[in-house]
Amino acid sequence: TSSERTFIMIKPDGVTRGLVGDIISRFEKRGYKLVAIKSLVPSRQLAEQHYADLSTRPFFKGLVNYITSGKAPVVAMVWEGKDVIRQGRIMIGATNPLDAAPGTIRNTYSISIGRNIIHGSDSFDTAEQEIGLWFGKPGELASWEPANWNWIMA
Ligand code: YYY
Ligand code: MG
Repeated sequence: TSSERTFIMIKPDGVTRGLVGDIISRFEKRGYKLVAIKSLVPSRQLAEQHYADLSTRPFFKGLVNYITSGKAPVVAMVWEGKDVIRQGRIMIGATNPLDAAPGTIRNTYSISIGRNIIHGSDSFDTAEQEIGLWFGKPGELASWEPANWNWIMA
């Protein structure tokens, strides 16, 4: 667990509800580094690919409809740092906000599994896959070193 990268996406409910700043702030203040960010309404194809593993589940169509509705965009990001894949999931909280630990993003802001604010990669392999899917063009990821990086990473 040296430096690694994860894909984090604020879903349209999180954007509509004005939670973008708080969510970014949580990752920044923890000591993680933002290496990519964009706001977009995902195409159906992109959303279906992103959630391909869930394509046989009864909630799949509703999930894709919600992500792609265009009522609000998503904010897609890549964050880098020590253990960020696992720590990101911990900061986000359980899939069902009613099971999420106090202080987590989902616990703080949501009560419905179908409107749980945010996505985070769940493993090294899915992180690689999702980063490639959402930020696949050359130059979309910034390689940079914050001035305080060595203080954070020691
Ligand atoms: O990774 P995570 O987002 O925590 O959960 P997944 O099992 O990957 O499901 C993706 C997404 O699907 C979840 O965030 C909400 C939605 N969903 C749902 O609406 N109903 C379920 N019973 C399970 C998942
Ligand atoms: Mg998942």
